[in-house]
Amino acid sequence: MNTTKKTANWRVVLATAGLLSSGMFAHAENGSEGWLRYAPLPAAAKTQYVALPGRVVALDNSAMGQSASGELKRGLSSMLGQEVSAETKLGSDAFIVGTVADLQSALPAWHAPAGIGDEGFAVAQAQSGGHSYWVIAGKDGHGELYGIFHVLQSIATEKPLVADTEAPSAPIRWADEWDNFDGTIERGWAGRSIFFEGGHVRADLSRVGAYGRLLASIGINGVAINNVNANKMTLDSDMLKQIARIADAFRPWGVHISVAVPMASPQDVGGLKTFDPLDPDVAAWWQKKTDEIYTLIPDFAGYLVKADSEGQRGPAQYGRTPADAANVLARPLKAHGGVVMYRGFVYNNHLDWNDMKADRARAGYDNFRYLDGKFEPNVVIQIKNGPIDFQVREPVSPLFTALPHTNVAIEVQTTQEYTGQAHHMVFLAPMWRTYLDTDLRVDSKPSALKSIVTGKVFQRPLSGFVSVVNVGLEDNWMHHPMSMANLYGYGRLAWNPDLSSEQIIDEWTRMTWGNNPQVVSTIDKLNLESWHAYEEYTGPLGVGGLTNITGPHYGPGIESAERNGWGQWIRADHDGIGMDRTVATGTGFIGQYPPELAAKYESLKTCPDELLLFMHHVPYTYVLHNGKTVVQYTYDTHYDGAKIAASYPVEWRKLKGLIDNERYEKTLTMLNYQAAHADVWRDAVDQWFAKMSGIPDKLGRVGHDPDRIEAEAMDATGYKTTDMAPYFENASNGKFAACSDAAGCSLKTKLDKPMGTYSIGVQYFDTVQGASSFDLILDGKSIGQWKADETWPGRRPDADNSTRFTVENIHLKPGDTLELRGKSDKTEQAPVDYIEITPEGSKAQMKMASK
Ligand code: GCW
Repeated sequence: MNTTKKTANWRVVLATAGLLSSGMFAHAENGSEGWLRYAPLPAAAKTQYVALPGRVVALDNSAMGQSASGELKRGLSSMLGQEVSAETKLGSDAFIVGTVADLQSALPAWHAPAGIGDEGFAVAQAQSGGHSYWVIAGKDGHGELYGIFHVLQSIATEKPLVADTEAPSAPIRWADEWDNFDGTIERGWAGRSIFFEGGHVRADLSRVGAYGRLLASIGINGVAINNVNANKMTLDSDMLKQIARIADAFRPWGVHISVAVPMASPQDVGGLKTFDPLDPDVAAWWQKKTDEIYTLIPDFAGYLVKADSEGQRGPAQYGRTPADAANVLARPLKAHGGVVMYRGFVYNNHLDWNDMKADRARAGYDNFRYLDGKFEPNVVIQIKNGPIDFQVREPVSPLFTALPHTNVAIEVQTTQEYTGQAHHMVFLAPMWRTYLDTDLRVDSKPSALKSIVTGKVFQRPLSGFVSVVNVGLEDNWMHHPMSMANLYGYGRLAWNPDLSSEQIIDEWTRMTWGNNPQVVSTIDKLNLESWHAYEEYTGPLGVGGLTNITGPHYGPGIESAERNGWGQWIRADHDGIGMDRTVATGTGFIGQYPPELAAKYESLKTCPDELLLFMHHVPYTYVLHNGKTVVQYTYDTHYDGAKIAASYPVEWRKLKGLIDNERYEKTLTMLNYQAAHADVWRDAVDQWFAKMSGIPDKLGRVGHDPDRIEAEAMDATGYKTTDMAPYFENASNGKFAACSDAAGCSLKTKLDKPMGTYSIGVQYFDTVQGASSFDLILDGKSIGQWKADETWPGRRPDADNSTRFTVENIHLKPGDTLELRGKSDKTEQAPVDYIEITPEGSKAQMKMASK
């Protein structure tokens, strides 16, 4: 008998077994090094590096130069298992780290390749005076760092070290953190802020330095350290002095800080009567404040602004424009080299649902297009990838095409707000790739989004990439061990938006989990299919994420999108579904795209299936390009996606012993939950479609689960049946059983399964609090015991904390008695939804689905 869900009482046994089978892992790994583990290479892999020098000569004494040479030494000695000495002079074989200028004076025999781009590097071999050198020359300190990390990445991934010259695709490559001064993080899932606690900057900023190192290794050069829903007193002088310590911690890694500022600061902090951006006193206040910041933080990157949106005050209060607001901040920054990142995320969240022409997707373009060319040269409009809000599938925001005389940057979201919140493995690089590769056909010419945000299409000097990251104090930064692949992927795409998702995940997996071929192929594959699978078991055809919009944006909350001012409407009724955004009959949103793309989206003949319901309202019986009706496709994809998720723990268990036990167990727990939660999603969405459309699933699956025994249908002692509304979303059949008897409760049933081998899954609720315990008993004998001791989201049982314990290879015969005993803990009442008994053979289908 194997279990797929490990729990507290099993862990002791498993941990011991893990130690025995994985003697190669010298120490437990908690993920804190991210992909910079520098794991010792096996002897065979080391042979290709025997000729590498064992000395590092640092020519640059600057903070960045010192970080670069120190990190190179650390990585080489750890991976190659040999002492590496640090030197300041040439004279025997060595790696030489410095700026191009340093190199050219120390090693005149070496000639830098022509035209190394800003922040770029050259890695090359050079001979001089009978010695062999590996030169790592940065255009500047940033380039030195990026060069040494490039070398270390080659070795960590067991690739040959070869000469290379690279530079980042664009100057802006930032991470935004939505950290609050009280230590919480908006839409962060990995614990408390690394910057703030209790209204102050943390005393211990060691994690900030460690984060800077990770960011430098993927080429990120800026961090906005606080929530865009910014604290009123952000620019208070005392706070700024504290914030300067964060800048100090990042500085050795070439990471410059920015702060998100409330536009009302002149009033709230400065005590002025107004914050009207055209008022001379207001302009003078910003000038003074900006100068004050630069005395504290000489390399300050600039301001980030969210205004006139979701309750943030802004220039609209005075009838002024975003350009007026951005420019009053930009002018004083200019002399210091700072920038204003002004968010294009400006919309009205009190839209009228009854107005069929109202459309949140229009807002970015409508609010900014008329301002093109009116911004100071150091203003950048930061535009979310899609016109709504980081949904699992959106078209590219048309605003990117409308600002040819303005700097723009793309904003993506590494923190998985609408894509599983670091509880589901969802590798986002393939999603970002689809955005970056979308050809927007500006002036009917090739204009892929990646060429717009790297400044090429409109010849803009400032441009680039921003991602909301939201790391936290938890050891592994982003909670799910796999979520770090998204941070890595974001940085790599910002560096080079032409990199393939396959290359990115392969680099990340090798550095994070090791080069074992089975480990690499499994983790690469699971990640590469995960976005598609998530889309399949959540929101299909561009309808939207279908998450709970008015709640945590996480589990299913299908109708939460409708009948409110937030404008994430799906416009569903009994006949059809989807937002009509056509020019002909809808909101006209499609007309915001350049003509070729607008024509493609406007016509049902050419609109791609995956964006159909974003662009059009159609009947459930509408036939897609793939030949299926909307409703049948929805049913099918939800079964397919959930099957892929079900394969994750199966595939993962094959890696036992090939990776360290600590991360193995943590990941397995999360993948088990994801598999169970994918079924919850599937059932919620499919049953809602069935109810709404009245059209049954051709394959008879939806609403019919012959393998399932509902808790409420079992003989209960102590357990009480409780209703959960709506019936299709939170619990199977809208009911679950909860135990309020302190002595414990029981659910019993007589089975009538044909003789055979089965897997038995218990779908139960494991809320954030308490650790209820369970015992699954077959004919009087315990076949599985576990505790609901995880902290899945939510305080009360609902879809978000519905998870599963499975025992496999159980032999059953007709007449067996199955009993589940539950014991509550604190306010968690050992809640149970159903038990599902499936013949072992049906696993084969599961594996096929994941191919
Ligand atoms: O999606 C919404 C988020 C808010 C966020 C906002 C934004 C920081 O739910 O939490 O606020 O986007 O991007 O400003």
